[in-house]
Amino acid sequence: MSIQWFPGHMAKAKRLLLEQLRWVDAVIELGDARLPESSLNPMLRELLADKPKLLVLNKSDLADEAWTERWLERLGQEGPAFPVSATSGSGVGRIVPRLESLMRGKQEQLAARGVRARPIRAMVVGIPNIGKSSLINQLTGGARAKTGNKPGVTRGNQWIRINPRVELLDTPGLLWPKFDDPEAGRKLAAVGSIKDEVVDSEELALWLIKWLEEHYPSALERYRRGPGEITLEDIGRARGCLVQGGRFDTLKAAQIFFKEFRAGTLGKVTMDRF
Ligand SMILES: Nc1nc2c(ncn2[C@@H]2O[C@H](COP(=O)(O)OP(=O)(O)OP(=O)(O)O)[C@@H](O)[C@H]2O)c(=O)[nH]1
Ligand SMILES: [Mg+2]
Repeated sequence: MSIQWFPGHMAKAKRLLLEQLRWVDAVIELGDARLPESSLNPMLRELLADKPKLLVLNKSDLADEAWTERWLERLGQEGPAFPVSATSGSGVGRIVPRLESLMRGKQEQLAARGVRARPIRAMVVGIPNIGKSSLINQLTGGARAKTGNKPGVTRGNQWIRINPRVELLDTPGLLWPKFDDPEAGRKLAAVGSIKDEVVDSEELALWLIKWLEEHYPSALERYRRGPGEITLEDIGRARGCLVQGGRFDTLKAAQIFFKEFRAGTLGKVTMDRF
């Protein structure tokens, strides 16, 4: 299965992002702590290479802590990087101070030239459904940016003032035109950053079952109804997806399986390894 997805609104999102770039002092790039490699958009990196950047691994509450530490050690060599959870708020308090210290030199330069201080403007970027809007809401303590448990919720750019010194730009999620590594596409679909409508859910679920069997075998035990490999029928049976004739609705089973996997019900999981 190869997943290729660059619909019209992604092209538009890229255009909007480029238009906003000149108003922006810094970038807060969100990665998914479960996918610290596959969730970082190489196209974004190229577009934003000249801007000071904070790398934040979100959804750290869903990721394998030992791996998050290993990844941050590696990613932290390129610049500031730390884990957060936009929904619980854990780690989020570090963002504004880090942003301010990232910009201090530049602001001092401007002050020395007599330029009046204005708020730092930072753009929040990342792939769809990674928690950009949730993070902004956590920082403002309100629900000013629209969020939702599916990709493509934010459509336009929106500036939101965090405090008198910092303004953040919420942006639509961006995916890159082609996945060099087919596994990356599957992982992104598994965590919900690619619309379920464009993937074969049953095929993807079978792939995820195999992946979990190899890396987190105990995660699947909840579905076990007999010996051998766990099947979609087992999941259907465990979750009551019975249809007429004593058969199971395997599509429904796959959907429930993803819902549970994405909510962390199967445990904390990191899918990118090195
Ligand atoms: N468990 C967990 N869920 C999170 C976290 N951050 C965001 N979410 C959930 O992830 C989903 C997507 O969040 P959004 O904030 O809408 O994501 P987004 O990056 O703005 O998505 P787009 O606007 O579609 O690009 C929502 O269901 C959030 O509740 C987190 O740190 N942990
Ligand atoms: Mg959003």
